[in-house]
Amino acid sequence: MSQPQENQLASIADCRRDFPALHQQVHGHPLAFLDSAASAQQPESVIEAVARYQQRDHANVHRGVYTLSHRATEAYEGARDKIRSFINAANRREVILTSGTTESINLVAQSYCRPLLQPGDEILITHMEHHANIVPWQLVCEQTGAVVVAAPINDAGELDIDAFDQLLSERTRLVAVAHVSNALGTVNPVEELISRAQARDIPVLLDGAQGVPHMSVDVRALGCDFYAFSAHKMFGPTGTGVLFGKEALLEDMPPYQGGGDMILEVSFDGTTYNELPYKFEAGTPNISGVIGLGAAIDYLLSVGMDNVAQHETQLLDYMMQQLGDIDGMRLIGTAGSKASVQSFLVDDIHPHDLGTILDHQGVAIRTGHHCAMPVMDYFGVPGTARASVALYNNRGDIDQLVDAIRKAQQIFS
Ligand code: 7TS
Repeated sequence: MSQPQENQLASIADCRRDFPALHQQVHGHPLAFLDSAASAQQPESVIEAVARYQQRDHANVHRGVYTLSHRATEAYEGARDKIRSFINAANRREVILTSGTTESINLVAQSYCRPLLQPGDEILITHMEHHANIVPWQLVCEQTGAVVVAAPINDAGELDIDAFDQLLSERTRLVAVAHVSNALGTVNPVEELISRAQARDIPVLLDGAQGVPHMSVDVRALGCDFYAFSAHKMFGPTGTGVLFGKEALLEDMPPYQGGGDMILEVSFDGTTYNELPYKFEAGTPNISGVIGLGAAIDYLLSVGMDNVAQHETQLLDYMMQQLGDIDGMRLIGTAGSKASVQSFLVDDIHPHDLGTILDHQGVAIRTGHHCAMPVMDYFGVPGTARASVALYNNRGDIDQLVDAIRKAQQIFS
């Protein structure tokens, strides 16, 4: 891989300063935050954008004739424009604001799939999905008599593409795949999967929760039909997210929820729904969260997604090498193409014990099944420890992790 330019490295190194939460001691040690896959820290600019809205501009959106409501609406809809441009959607009608990846996927399950599915129809997913990309399909299958089919993975945590191909059939109504696996870090060959599915006229949803924070995503170049992601994993606030959908599909889908803002006219004889994207946005939205997401996108653009990807790839390689050098280490998830995440087990130390000992040395990692129990089943483990890197991490964080693991081994030996 080519080396990044000096100035790119410098700007990435500067990033850490922008995140106030990283500058604290935990149990007397500097914080090494290695759990951004669960939720990333927020830069000052996001915190300020949310605070500014709350201090000066708070009012409901799309309703008021007064200045504050105009300001709130402008900031909120301005964020939608930033999101559109960030993922290169064709127009703002394709950008539905939701509470997060989970709601985005449930929306597609209930609004796109439920009216369409017949008994025996299939939704094709993979064995490496987060529960948010499993359970919504199981629910809609229970409602319709359709079935969820999971394409297998191999010991490196890669999708078996031939098996995936063979599972595509005339019964498949939708393919739903993680862009990047949260438990394994595998970057799926989504272009290939999309082209194979679409050759059979099967639409594809990508769960981009772990994709968007780490690499440049262009939904038009990908050609996916739906793309779901969350603000809080890309340095924005919690409770906010996005569903991108191709306009033609969204146009034909019924509303997901009923309420204010998603209608044009209501009477007891019937209701006319609002146009896209508002048809899918019932009720008062998470205004401050969306404004924060807009600021997070500004931040990511100022750093540059290619710089982010390059920095994180180098850091992940370093982490995998350093962890791999520890005796008794079992790395889980060793795919050829990976982003951000490394799962592991050390000796026979329970991951929760390891996580607790690491916390006492200032190192924050996630432990458990990572809401991906089928992945844990595949590897025959109840859970793992998982470290994940983001743009603000550096080699010092990894060294602190490795030292803390060695200390845990001493405690348990
Ligand atoms: N899909 C993937 C691939 C995820 O990693 C997550 C959250 C979700 C969906 C759900 O996102 P939400 O924002 O709607 O909750 N993943 C994790 C994780 O790995 N640890 O905590 C949450």
